[in-house]
Amino acid sequence: MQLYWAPKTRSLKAIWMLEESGLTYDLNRLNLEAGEQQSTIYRAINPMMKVPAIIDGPVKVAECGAILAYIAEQAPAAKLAPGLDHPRRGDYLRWLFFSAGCLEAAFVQTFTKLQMPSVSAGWGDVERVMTVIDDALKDGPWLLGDRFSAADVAIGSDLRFGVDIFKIIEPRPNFRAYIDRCTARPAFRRAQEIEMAG
Ligand SMILES: N[C@@H](CCC(=O)N[C@@H](CS)C(=O)NCC(=O)O)C(=O)O
Repeated sequence: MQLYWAPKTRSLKAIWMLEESGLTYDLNRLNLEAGEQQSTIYRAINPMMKVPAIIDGPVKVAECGAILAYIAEQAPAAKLAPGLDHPRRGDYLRWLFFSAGCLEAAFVQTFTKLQMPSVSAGWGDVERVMTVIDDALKDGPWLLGDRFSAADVAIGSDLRFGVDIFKIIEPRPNFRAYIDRCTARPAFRRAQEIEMAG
């Protein structure tokens, strides 16, 4: 598997997930400042000209949620996704889609102070998004209870960005404790080292 990435971007999600998976992979760093993401070759991998993206044989995958889901499927032994008939399968999928569909949208609303009726906004409003995540983390330690999954890579990464990096989310106690659990994972630490070395 080939990962196309750049430091200090959402690529860390993909690296963290690959480290959790135990799969072997090669890193291909793109220089975003030099515009390498706009090359003809990379556009054929991700027409959105964004990182991360992966190539696995004939398969190309872009968009973080899709990348996490794909890696989880390719590494069943790592148990990063509940099975098709597992009772938490629906929650798992919901959180994977919630990341881009609701949580990132809530970040944008916070940044831009965009006013939008909560009925029309797919994420409702920022307070609702935060409360739903807060409630889901009450029992812990992970979104699916005792079981760590790709959903934690998605939401854990987002919360870390929102609370620790951009400081646009109120650091509720459940968020703080969850981010600390996520960043204490050996796979996350390895991913950070890989990112820093790059
Ligand atoms: N929806 C995409 C977002 C990816 C994204 O926005 N990547 C940024 C870095 S975090 C990027 O590649 N920016 C370079 C550019 O737009 O030229 C995903 O989830 O993978």
